[in-house]
Amino acid sequence: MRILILGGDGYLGWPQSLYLSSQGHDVTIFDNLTRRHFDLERGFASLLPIYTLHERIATWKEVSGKQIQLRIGDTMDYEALSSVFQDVQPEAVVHFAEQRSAPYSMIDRKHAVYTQTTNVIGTLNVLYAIKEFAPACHLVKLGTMGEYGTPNIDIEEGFIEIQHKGRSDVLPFPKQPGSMYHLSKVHDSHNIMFCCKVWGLRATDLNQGVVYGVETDETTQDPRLATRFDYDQIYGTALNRFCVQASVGYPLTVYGKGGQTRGYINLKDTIRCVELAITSPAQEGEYRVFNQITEQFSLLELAEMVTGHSRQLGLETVTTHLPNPRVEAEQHYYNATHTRLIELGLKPHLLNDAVLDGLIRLAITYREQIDRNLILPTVNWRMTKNDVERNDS
Ligand code: NAD
Ligand code: USQ
Repeated sequence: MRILILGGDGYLGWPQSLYLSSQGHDVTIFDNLTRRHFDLERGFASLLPIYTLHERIATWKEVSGKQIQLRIGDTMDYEALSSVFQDVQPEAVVHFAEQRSAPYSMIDRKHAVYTQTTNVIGTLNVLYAIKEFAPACHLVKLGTMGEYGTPNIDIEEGFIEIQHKGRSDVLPFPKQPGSMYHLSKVHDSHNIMFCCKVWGLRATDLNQGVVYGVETDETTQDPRLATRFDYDQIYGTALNRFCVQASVGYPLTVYGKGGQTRGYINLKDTIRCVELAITSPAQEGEYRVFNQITEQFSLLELAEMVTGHSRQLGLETVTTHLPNPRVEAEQHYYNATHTRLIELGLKPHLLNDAVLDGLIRLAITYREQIDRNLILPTVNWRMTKNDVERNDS
């Protein structure tokens, strides 16, 4: 199939592009390189060294003999987006190209506006480009489990049957997102559902949990094919951060009580889920939602796993409870349904000792590059204008 990968230079988009190319699909990456710019501006870096996008693509050609096409462009630039749609005539579009950090979106007004603009308007542009230039194309959009928040009932896959005053209906599951970033995904979902209804577009919204891992069958073929491993306080997710903290003897930074429970998924399963969505596409006019997770853990469970495993590697690891910089439930019910991808054929790779071992050893290997200034959180959900100015100075 002709597949357009928006955001194909990112943590997920790059291994996804490699995998789909390895399966014989004709892959084109569209990316504005903004994720790399953020690191350059801040002096942050992926702990696992990553090569330029041009080097990555050339290496893939050398290793596999397959050519990935590249367009540098921004989803906010409708002319660039239209042009790639007209040239590629994609049969599927996988949309990763968004600002994906919750802390980034909560820095201040400017970062919140950037996040919601690039995510919501960027996705709106994608919807119009599909309508105008490739109406039969299937949109596979990366959403987030965080759209649902942490309700005191089981989370369903996108929709719930509701009985109200003697009548019933199947309605979108209630959304209670916890950051300006997570809110942007809710807005996207509404726009996508609307466009499927009115224009007959076909779309799959993948409500994905936190992804971990860096290794896929393709990224391990050459160090120049590696994907990102972020551990900083803005883009680093808790598990990556705990592994890095353990490797340098820093207490694991659990925010608040640590009962925060989230859905998790291995990178290898993420790329397979997207393939499953592409190969069993939504019907014309259909908007469907899959919960893309395989397991769920609380932060304290993650911290215990990292502590236990790092002690086996001879590290002295302890956990600390920091005042929570976020506004979120710290002890709550959580049970999310995730059967639709399993029904399509997903065989999960779970978070076991071998995976933890790989992540902690990765951190140990690159220990010298770890910047301890990136460990403590700097963004507080309750920040005032004065706090932001104090932080900036
Ligand atoms: P990432 O930041 O590593 O990658 C995003 C890529 O998109 C980057 O290469 C960036 O340069 C590009 N990009 C951003 N805005 C763009 C724009 N306007 N135009 C063109 N390119 C643009 O993020 P990731 O971790 O790979 O996440 C990819 C997607 O998956 C995001 O939508 C994110 O919300 C979603 N997601 C990620 C996770 C996770 O744990 N990483 C979990 C759930 C959902
Ligand atoms: N947390 C800590 N200590 C840390 C870092 C985070 O306790 O050092 C806590 C947070 O307070 C939160 C939980 O860990 O309760 C998860 O935070 P995270 O940074 O690991 O992940 P999150 O902000 O939820 O975002 C990540 C991705 C995002 C994706 C989301 C999926 O960055 O793109 O949408 O996971 S989900 O969590 O299902 O919404």
